[in-house]
Amino acid sequence: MIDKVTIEINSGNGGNGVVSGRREKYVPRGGPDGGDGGDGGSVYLRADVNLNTLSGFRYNRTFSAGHGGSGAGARKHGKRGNNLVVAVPVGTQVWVEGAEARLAADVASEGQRVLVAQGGRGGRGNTHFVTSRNRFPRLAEAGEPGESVRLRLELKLLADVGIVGVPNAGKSSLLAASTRARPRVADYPFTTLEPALGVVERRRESFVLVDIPGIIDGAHTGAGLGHEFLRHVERTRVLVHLVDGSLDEAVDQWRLVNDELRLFDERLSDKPQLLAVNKLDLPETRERLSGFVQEFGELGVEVWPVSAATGEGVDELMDAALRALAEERPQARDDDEAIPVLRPQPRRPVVRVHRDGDNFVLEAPTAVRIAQVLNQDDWHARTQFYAYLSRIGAIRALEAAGVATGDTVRIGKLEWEWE
Ligand SMILES: Nc1nc2c(ncn2[C@@H]2O[C@H](COP(=O)(O)OP(=O)(O)OP(=O)(O)O)[C@@H](O)[C@H]2O)c(=O)[nH]1
Ligand SMILES: [Mg+2]
Repeated sequence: MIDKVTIEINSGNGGNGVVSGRREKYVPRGGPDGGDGGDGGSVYLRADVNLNTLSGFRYNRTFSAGHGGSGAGARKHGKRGNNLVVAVPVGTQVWVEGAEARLAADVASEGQRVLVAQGGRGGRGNTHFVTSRNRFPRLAEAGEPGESVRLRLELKLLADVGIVGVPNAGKSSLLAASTRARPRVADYPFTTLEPALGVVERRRESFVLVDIPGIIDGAHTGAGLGHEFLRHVERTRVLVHLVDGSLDEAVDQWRLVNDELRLFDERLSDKPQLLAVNKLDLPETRERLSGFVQEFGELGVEVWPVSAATGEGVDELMDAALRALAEERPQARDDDEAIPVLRPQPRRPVVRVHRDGDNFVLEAPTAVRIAQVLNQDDWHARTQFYAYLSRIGAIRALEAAGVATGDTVRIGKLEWEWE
């Protein structure tokens, strides 16, 4: 049962802007015409009711959106990278991995989308660098790199309906009777140690049913793996509480299980619950049935008699579960509701200089991107880049940091000797 998985998300790089155009004056259509790079694709997570587990992530754990295309001459813009939408089960919690792992989003309702990695913006072409003094810029900008994020997905909601009850009540048998699942069934307690899932199909509707291991006295304190089992109960919306109708203790057992649920977490008692009296095929159960109906009736609890062995009453019970679920299921979100963003990235233009040994490193996002596609063999381009650095205050910042002739200055991958 996979209910936790770590995946890697990469948004697309922005495409590069280009330097292009005709430099001659008085030429028709002359002037710079380098197009912009396309934006990189973004990655979203989207809640999908058709998924019930995270097992789809077992082998496929890296998800990358498309890169933006480069710009071209004649002001042609690069194409946008394709966005990627990764479907996750409803109820998935999204954690950002890293030093301070934190809950980033709760994809809790059908159709809800979360932006988990924003695509890099496309770089600007040389048309954007025209100034009154520079009619033909040799500068363009590389695309912004995409983001890489490691996310831990945790499935909070395991299934729509959970079957609870003491060991041996017939929970696994009920799952087998109502779905195509084939869990182990045996005449001893604790046959089931891991929840088993099945899909109940009723006409055109369906829901996921989970068989939860038996709950015993003291489970809320951890007895018999109680904590683990009760946590599974938390992850369902509606409960079918199954009792063994062939036993005199059925009502006491019902009370015991409810007490354990409440003691573990008050909210478990608030979940809608259907009481099913099982093993109706046995004469002992038939004899006791009217007594149960009366006793539970006095407590205001309706009884659903079933036989997991013969299937009697199972359809009626599942229809009732479907109705309870319909009242419980959260509504799908409005489409135009704002899409939550996982990690808003600050994009302030900052110019900073730090030392790396004898080198001076200039940090200025745009300058780094221009440097990345700068044609260093072109003297004009280098002069223009220097003018640009001067305009954004980078030269001043370098001098303030103490740069002197002969020192090496690094801007992204570009290195040059200070003169
Ligand atoms: N006669 C009869 N026997 C049943 C019925 N449902 C289950 N049983 C029997 O009851 C025993 C326990 O059934 P399981 O389905 O394994 O019960 P469980 O609640 O999943 O038990 P644990 O997983 O151990 O908690 C088995 O021997 C089943 O054959 C029923 O409707 N009628
Ligand atoms: Mg079982």
